[in-house]
Parts: sequence; structure tokens; C-alpha cells
Amino acid sequence: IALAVSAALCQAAQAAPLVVGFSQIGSESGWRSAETKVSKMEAEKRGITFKIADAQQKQENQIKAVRSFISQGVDAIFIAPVVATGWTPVLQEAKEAKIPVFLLDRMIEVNDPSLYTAAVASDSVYEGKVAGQWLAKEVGDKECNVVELQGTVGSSVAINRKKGFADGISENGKVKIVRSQSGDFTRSKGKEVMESFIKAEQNGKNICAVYAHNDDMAIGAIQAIKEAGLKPGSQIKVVSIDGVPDIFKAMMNGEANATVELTPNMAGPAFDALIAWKKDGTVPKKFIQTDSRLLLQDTAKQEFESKKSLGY
Ligand code: GZL
Repeated sequence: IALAVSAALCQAAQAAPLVVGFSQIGSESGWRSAETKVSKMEAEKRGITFKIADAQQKQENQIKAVRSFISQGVDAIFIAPVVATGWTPVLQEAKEAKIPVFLLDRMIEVNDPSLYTAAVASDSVYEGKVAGQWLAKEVGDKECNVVELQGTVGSSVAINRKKGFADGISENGKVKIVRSQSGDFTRSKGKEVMESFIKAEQNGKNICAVYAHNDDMAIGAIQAIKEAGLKPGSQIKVVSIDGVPDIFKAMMNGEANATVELTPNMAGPAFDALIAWKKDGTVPKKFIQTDSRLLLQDTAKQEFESKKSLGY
């Protein structure tokens, strides 16, 4: 009987679904909301029990969520880290609890790389570079003063997209960044900062383009440009990153020019990495999602339609 019971217990233990806790940044942008929606679909596909904690873009809330997942004894913890620093203490607690941590869509700075098992992200330097190269090509040999709406201060993605863009425009000495400030990846802040840029630059007459680290800030900037009586997409070119439906709507109205696509599906590869790690005890440290397509007005309509299938 004991044998039969232990076999049954072992069977049950194997069949028990994985439980994963996800410390999500928030719902600051259309892309972020799509990432959350897609991650739930990906968990469902794999029969994984998925618990999401929304941090409203505050790191202290993310740390609290990670601690709560540790005390619940989940099988793994996913984190989309709002900023790159300040993670070592709580990740050490996860390590001591033998709970693997997987990073989604942003990176962290830690001295001990064993504090996380794997990271699924995109090449955000390349995304910025693609945006910069497009603008440099677009303006040719004309002078162009560009204003930059940065993502969240201290996030790996904002640091990298700034670096990549500067690299991308450097090939053409005519494009100059005249103002650069964080719009925290949101529409409202993007609009507010763009309003201040317009006021500071001869009511926008001195601005040739705006580069926003994500589409949502670009959409806020478009509203500010229009309220200043200027034409976004023509008098002021608009280039950004993510590829959310609303930027394609703006393109169809001629109010935005270019976006660099980013997949919202970071959780699928992370779940697969977790399953592989559970099986083999080892897994590659980093999975780069390489899909940074440059998308322009000519394909805006079909991109708008197809985004539904991607989970928007
Ligand atoms: C990028 C991701 C960024 C998106 C923004 O990987 O971290 O965060 O580009 C979101 O829309 O706020």
C-alpha cells in the first residue's frame, strides 16, 4: 500500500501545474498592456498557473510583489524590471529560497549574474539605432533639430534607446538633438514634455522631428504638436518604437512617420526557458527577440489590422 501511495503522490507531484508569479511594471503603455495580455495567453497555452502583480511603475511595489511570491513558494518568478538598479537584495532572497527568476523586456545591473536564471528581451540599442538611421535618411542633407522623449529614467531600455538613436543619427552630421527629457513612457507625460519643448523652441518652428522611446509618448507629442497649430508627420516628423495599433492610426492620418516594432510576447520564450530549466537544470542566459522591423506609412493600414492577432 505504501508503494502505491508514494507512486500516486509522485504522480500527483509531477502533474501539479507550475505556478509562476509575475511582477509586471504596470499598464503605462499600449505595449505594456499587450505584454500582460499575451503573457496570460501564453501561460494558458502551457497550463501554467500565472499570478500577475501590477506595480504601477514603482520599484518598491515590484520588490514587495517578489517577496510575496517568495513567501507563497511559487515555482518561478518573472520580473519586468522598471529600472536597472536596486535588485540585488530581493534577488538574493529568491536565490536563498531556490526560486528561479526570469527577466522580461528590460535588463538589470547586478554583480552576481546567478541572481537570475535567464532574460528575454529585445536589442533596445538596435531599436534606437534603426529609428536614428531612418531620420538621418529622411532629412538627407538638410539641418534637422530633433527633440527626444526618453523612457523611464534609469530603465535599461531608455538608456539603450538613447544610445542607439545617437549612434544612428551620427552617420549624418545634420541631425542634432536639441532637447531631451523623460516622458516616462506615458501619453500624458509625453504630451506635457512636448508642450514644453515647443514653447522653448520658437513655438515649435525650430523643431524638425520628435524621437519618442515609445509610441505612447509619440501619440502624446502628436496631440501637443496639433494644439500648437503645427502639422505632425510633416512640419514635425514623428519616429518612435513599439508598433502599437494607435501609432498606425496616426500614420494613416499622416501624423506619424515611422515606428520600430517590438513583440509583446516576452513571456512565451520565458515559459519555455523555465520548462527547459526544470528539465535540464540549465538554460541559455539571454534570449534576444530579434524582430525590430521598421514600419512606415505605406503599410500602416495592414499593420493596424494585424496587431489584433498579436494580442493588442
Ligand atoms: C520595451 C519595454 C518598454 C516599451 C514601452 O521592452 O520595456 O516599456 O517600449 C513600455 O511601451 O513602457
